[in-house]
Amino acid sequence: MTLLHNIKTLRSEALSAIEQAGSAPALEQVRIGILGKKGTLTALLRGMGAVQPEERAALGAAANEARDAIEAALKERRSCLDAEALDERFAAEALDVTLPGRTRPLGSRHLISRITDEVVEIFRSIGYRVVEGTEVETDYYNFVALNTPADHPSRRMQDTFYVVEHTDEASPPTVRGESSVLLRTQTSGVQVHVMEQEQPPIYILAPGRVYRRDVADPSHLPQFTQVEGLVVDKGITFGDLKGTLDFFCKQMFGEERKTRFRPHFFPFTEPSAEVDVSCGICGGEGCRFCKGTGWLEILGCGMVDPNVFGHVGIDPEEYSGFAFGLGIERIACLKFNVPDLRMLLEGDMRFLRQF
Ligand code: 2NM
Repeated sequence: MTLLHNIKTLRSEALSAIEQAGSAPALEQVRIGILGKKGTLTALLRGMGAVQPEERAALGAAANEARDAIEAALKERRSCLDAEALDERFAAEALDVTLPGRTRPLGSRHLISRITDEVVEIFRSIGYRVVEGTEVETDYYNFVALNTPADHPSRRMQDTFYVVEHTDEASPPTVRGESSVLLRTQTSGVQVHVMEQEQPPIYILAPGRVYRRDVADPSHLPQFTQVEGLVVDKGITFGDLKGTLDFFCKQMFGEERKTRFRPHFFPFTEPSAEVDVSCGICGGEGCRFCKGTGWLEILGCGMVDPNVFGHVGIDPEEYSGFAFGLGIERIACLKFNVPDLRMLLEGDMRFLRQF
């Protein structure tokens, strides 16, 4: 009866090996070792041919029973290991939905962009359109066409960034006799281009960056943002200029604000004026913010000089117009009581987040 004994031993050893298999690949190795081509049970079943016929029935039944038991145990162990593997994956890939999320810092528009848009929107609402030009301009468009004579101080090396080298300060810089190239000191050149190409009526706004050779201090920046406006039409008067800019100031700063026009000089306008708006802190009484005057200077303006029209081919007998220019950084500081223009450019988030 050694064969029957062998079957029993094989059966119990197989079942315990199956029970101890710790992973699906290990279990597969165990299965191959028992039921594979060279497996222990396979070898044993092959040996049945040599058994005496009277013993064969009992041994066959025992062998079949052993195989069924082993197969059932394999199946049971496999599903158990699968379930364990799944549990491990669930644990490893678990997402803790109770953890606080990682917030991404949200950006926002810079004050300079916002105020520029506000100014543009106020003028768009009364029929102006926006035109843009290049920040590099020629001496002709930046100065000559704007009636700014060669000996005007703003054309000097100390005041303008010339792109080409220029050593003779007595005469305007030129390159091989051509108008020289510079960083625009105002956006007026954009308006000269439009007047050259279009006939009135012209109602335009020219926002953009301008450059001047200033050292940065609380009230000066070597680079700032300007919005200039230009109207050319039949019968335009200084009254139209005053009404338009008074409307702008009330839209920008509040209905209760007053405006005041003071005589000034610009080469490209005649007459010219500077515009003050009543102080928003003291209401015009005089305080530290307005240096006791009750007024804050916010823009320059004037009636377009006939010499400018002459350069662009518009007949000053038929048309008249006004123009104005304002600095966005100055307006932003006045609107939010910021004491130093440089704070707008320093990128200090504690400052910027307030707006
Ligand atoms: C200002 C003040 C006054 C101005 C003049 C022109 C043009 F092209 F029509 F001649 N554009 N902008 C102007 C006039 C600008 O800025 C303070």
